[in-house]
Amino acid sequence: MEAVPTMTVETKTTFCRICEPLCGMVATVEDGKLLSLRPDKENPLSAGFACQKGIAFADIHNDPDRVTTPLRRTASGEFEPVDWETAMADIAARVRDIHRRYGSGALGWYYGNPGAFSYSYAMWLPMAIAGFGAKFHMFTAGSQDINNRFVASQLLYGNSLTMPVPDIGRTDLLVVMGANPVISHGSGVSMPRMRDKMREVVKRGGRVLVIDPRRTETAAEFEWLGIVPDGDVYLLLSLLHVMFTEDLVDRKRIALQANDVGWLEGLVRPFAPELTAEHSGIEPATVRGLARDLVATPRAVVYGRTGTCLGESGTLTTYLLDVVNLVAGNLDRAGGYMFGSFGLPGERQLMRVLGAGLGSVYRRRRSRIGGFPSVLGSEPAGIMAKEISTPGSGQLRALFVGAGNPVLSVPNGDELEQALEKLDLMVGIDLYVNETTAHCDYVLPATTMYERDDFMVPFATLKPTPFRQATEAVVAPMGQARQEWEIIDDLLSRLWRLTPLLAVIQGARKVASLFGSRLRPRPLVDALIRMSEGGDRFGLRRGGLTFTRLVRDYPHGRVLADHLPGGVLGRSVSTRDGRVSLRHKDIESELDKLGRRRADPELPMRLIGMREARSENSWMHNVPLLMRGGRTQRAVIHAHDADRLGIATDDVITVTSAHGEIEIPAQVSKDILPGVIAVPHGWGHTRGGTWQTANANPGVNVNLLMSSEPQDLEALAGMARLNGVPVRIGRA
Ligand SMILES: Nc1nc2c(c(=O)[nH]1)N[C@H]1C(S)=C(S)[C@@H](COP(=O)(O)OP(=O)(O)OC[C@H]3O[C@@H](n4cnc5c(=O)[nH]c(N)nc54)[C@H](O)[C@@H]3O)O[C@H]1N2
Ligand SMILES: Nc1nc2c(c(=O)[nH]1)N[C@H]1C(S)=C(S)[C@@H](COP(=O)(O)OP(=O)(O)OC[C@H]3O[C@@H](n4cnc5c(=O)[nH]c(N)nc54)[C@H](O)[C@@H]3O)O[C@H]1N2
Ligand code: SF4
Ligand SMILES: [Mo]
Repeated sequence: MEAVPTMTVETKTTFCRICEPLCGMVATVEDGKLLSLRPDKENPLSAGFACQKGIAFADIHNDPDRVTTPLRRTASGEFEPVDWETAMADIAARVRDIHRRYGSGALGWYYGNPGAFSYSYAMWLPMAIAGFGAKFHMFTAGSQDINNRFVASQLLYGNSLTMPVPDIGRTDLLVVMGANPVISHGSGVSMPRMRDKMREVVKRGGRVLVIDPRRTETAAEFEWLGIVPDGDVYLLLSLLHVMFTEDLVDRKRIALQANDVGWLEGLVRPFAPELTAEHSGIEPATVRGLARDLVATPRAVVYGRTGTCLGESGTLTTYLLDVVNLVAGNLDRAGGYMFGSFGLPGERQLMRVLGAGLGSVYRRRRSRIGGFPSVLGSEPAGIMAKEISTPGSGQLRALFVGAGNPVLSVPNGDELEQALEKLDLMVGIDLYVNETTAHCDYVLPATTMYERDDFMVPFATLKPTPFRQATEAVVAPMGQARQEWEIIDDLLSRLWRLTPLLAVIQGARKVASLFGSRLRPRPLVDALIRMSEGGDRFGLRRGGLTFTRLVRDYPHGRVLADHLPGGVLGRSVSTRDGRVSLRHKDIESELDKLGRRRADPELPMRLIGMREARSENSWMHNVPLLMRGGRTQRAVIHAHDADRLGIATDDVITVTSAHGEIEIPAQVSKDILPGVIAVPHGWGHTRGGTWQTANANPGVNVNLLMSSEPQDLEALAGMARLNGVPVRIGRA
């Protein structure tokens, strides 16, 4: 008799790691292949929700354009497959040579956004950076995203990693400033079903007010207050002005929570809403009403994200946003702005040490180009091109790009592309050959999130409902794909003679192998789970969590508490006296700059960004399911501007800034302020990427309009200015 081939179909419970809510997913696996993904109904937080991108990820996983073997660029510019040994041996030899000749300042790494969603990559990369030496250049997507949030936290709370979250589940007044959670699903806060949570605020009699230059998908569902791009800083200053001058503040409570309130009061005195209205476009009466509501509503919170981070004075804006919550009496309170934690023994002391360390790195370490402070050890990606092209000690000659596409995501992609060609060595680790990795000598195949185990370390403290979930890999790596940490590990073990620290790491590796084990990130994250809230404390707490137990006993995740505790400020912040530190010279100097802002009459309009439901930055345009319906990138402009210039929907317009020009079809709308134009980023797939569907509908790179000049990056965090950019438009 002939054997009948049997198919094994299994379902595996896991979670999505494309964006911050980390929705529960169920993977259907047939014969070891990821067949499909569906939302996990039993996940206690996402409860059967997943967005289109999350479900379509199976198509990325199985994409025929995916890179599944190491690729080497040939003299003709084409890529040819090579085996791992050939690739790694050559890469290591070239890194060794560059390090020997020029030192650690010739090496660099760009850590892209999906990297934040892999604990093992996030834990192993710092080892490489420290191992190569102090001058190693690290760049991240953070300088186009959130680094000023870290700096504001360093100033206010003495620790870059102390990030308050809005307690949306219990608030009665939620002010959303420069975020569009109906599309983005929330950022800086990890909360599935954010749209439903906002609807619930209204259902229980509360309000959700969206402050945004565009009447976004979120604004359309709730209340919209239009604001002039980059006007937030003025609105926030005026809110504080009103709270103080109308004597709405509970000074006793604030004095318990913060230092130098008198200094703050003096600082905001000149910013009466009547004087700032021209900059924010918001009526003084509206500002006064909002200030009163924020104070009078016992459970109220202001929440902001990229719309408040990517402007001209993002650190100041982010700082002020937190201060408005503090002064209104909404910090560290149910329904307000709250602090999460791991619940580790000695966490406060640990965070203090960490905060002091990060603070000193921030103050002492400066980038070679532009002299920017170091945010969590990184330099602004906006200066990456100049770090490559500017000669001298510390000139970047070898660059790794792991999980990023900076040619499309940082300012002035053209300049970066030209610079990348000058590198002695460039190595990409990605799922695709994208517009950036197209310039690499080698592109190494990464595993997708479903081919690796995970526990989300950075997002664990950003959950208003404390929650733990871990997953094993759902399927084995496709082809020859490897995890980032394994690639880093391989590289370091080949280069252990380069520095004393690499030799120490090699020693640890040897010791581990004597015990038949391997130096790897999993035991570290397991220890974190075991020592933190709900953990088994290595046997001290019976039935407590471990990584394995979390996967086995709580595959859908485990809720640790319904809400975050309030009244924890003293142990959440890392300042010496446990209070918020308000007074900083850097804040004064940023405030002084406001008076020097100048409008250019030649560039009367303001450009802002716009995220789309079926895109994730630059990397989901190769999925036919997400591109269906003839989807194209369009620039949204107001009907008044369109009429004035004789532009109709689908007409191609030119958008010109001080730094570049693009052409793009227009979408005429009334859901945006006149004088504002919104353009989605992450498009412009014309440059050598091998994602065929994406290239067939390329769009344009909006970041060609953005400046990478050091004087145009924000001073305190080195962040790119991607919102509120002065432009003019016309018919093409
Ligand atoms: N579908 C989808 N989801 C995503 C992503 C994606 O690309 N697509 N990207 C993920 C990533 S990496 C991130 S960081 C998060 C970001 O998450 P969000 O910050 O929530 O996302 P955005 O849609 O960029 O929202 C920013 C809002 O700020 C507004 N804005 C622009 N300039 C100003 C201004 O000067 N003042 C004010 N008040 N508002 C302004 C914009 O109109 C926009 O509505 O989203 C994540 N989720
Ligand atoms: N104008 C403008 N520009 C912006 C923004 C904006 O709002 N406006 N937003 C900024 C923001 S918030 C962000 S976060 C950045 C994003 O900037 P980047 O991180 O530079 O770019 P992404 O487009 O997210 O590209 C991610 C790459 O990682 C790959 N990838 C996906 N999963 C994995 C994985 O598991 N492992 C590996 N190794 N690779 C993987 C994808 O294939 C893709 O090539 O863009 C920024 N740029
Ligand atoms: S919202 Fe984000 S985490 Fe949830 S399914 Fe969509 S992409 Fe995944
Ligand atoms: Mo981001």
